[in-house]
Amino acid sequence: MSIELWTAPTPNGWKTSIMLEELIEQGVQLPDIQVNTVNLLQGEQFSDVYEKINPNQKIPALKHNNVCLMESCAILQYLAEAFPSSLMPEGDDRWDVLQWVYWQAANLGPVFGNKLSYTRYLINETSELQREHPLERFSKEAQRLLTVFNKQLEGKKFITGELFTIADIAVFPWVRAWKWCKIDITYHENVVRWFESVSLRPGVQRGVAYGAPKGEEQQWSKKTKKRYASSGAVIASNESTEN
Ligand SMILES: N[C@@H](CCC(=O)N[C@@H](CS)C(=O)NCC(=O)O)C(=O)O
Repeated sequence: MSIELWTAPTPNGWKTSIMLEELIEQGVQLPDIQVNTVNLLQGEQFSDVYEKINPNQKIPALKHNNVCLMESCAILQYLAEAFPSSLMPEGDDRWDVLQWVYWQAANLGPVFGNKLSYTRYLINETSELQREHPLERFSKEAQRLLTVFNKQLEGKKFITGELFTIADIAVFPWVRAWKWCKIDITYHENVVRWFESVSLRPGVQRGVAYGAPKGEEQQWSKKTKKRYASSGAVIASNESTEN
């Protein structure tokens, strides 16, 4: 049965598209993939039809056989187990990978996301004074997480060692947004080295191209960034929520 993916061009969405493209790179025979782009600005995530697919009303979501899933990291784990490859090792190494996937879901993703909201999106809704505390809190915590991540990468090619796994896929799209979030990664040498090598992977490059405007697959234009900032403001302030 085909795989159906609901996504949008955002870090959580790109985790799943990178995963599909990396499985293809690994030579895994995937069924047909149907990609549905959810227009977050128009509030399609809040429709009754989509709520049945993802009760949390966010992207991404995935259907395959009898499984319907929300949460990008659950989707990574599902795909890794449904289509075995080196992206998810077996035995005890599996736990090393999973703890970093959970670390991303519970720490890096939410902290980078919150920093982004107060840096780019919630500008008109909040005063500088109101933003001061969350900006300080999320900047500091982002730097602490990058220090943890930098230590983990010491002497390793990828997060858990020599193999590129779903842990790298989970973390990459948020680190990729470092300039957009205004979170400086450049003090963290291992993070920069890891980021540069992951960016060059063909599967990753195709994965982050999902939903990107033509010709802007690897680098968005100023115009797209501006459009994205105003869409982000609407979504972050929940203006598109009806009640
Ligand atoms: N923890 C969730 C987060 C999903 C999430 O926040 N998705 C964002 C896009 S990156 C979204 O759909 N936002 C729309 C909204 O908040 O209305 C996951 O990893 O899947």
